[in-house]
Amino acid sequence: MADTSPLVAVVMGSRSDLEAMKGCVDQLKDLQIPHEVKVSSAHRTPDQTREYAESAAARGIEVIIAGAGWAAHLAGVIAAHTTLPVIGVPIDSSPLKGMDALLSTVQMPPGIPVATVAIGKGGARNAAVLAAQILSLKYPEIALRLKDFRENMTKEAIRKSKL
Ligand code: RP5
Repeated sequence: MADTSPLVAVVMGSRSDLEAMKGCVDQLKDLQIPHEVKVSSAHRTPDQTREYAESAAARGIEVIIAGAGWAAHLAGVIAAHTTLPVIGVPIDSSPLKGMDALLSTVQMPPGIPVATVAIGKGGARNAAVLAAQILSLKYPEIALRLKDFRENMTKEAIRKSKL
């Protein structure tokens, strides 16, 4: 993984999703995963979203993370236009607090899966970790960083458990 071309694409339906998705981007940075970030909407800019999904693999992207709120069809639409693994983050931006986004992201009909994480900021961070785990099958240096990440998490939990 000598060059730094993006391996992960982080897409969100609106700029307003950035607050929730920031943890995803930060986690990718912490794990030193080359990534790109894009705002693209499945319903406001459908042609752009389709073109982005269709061209992702040829541009070297290996995993796509898609965060969206409300009816949240973004991850499913992207998954329909690529065979890359797509991780969906349901964003809690609606009056239903992300339950709508959760169901519309996770309940993809058979044949076009979206690997769906938890609603909101926690899910956004986990999407980055899951993307790293997928990439670690191919990139041993990412596997090592994930091992360190887990060890540090354990050490931190033990440190914080001492009252
Ligand atoms: C969804 O609608 C977006 O993913 C966002 O969560 C929500 C609201 O978008 P804005 O009206 O704030 O642009 O498409």
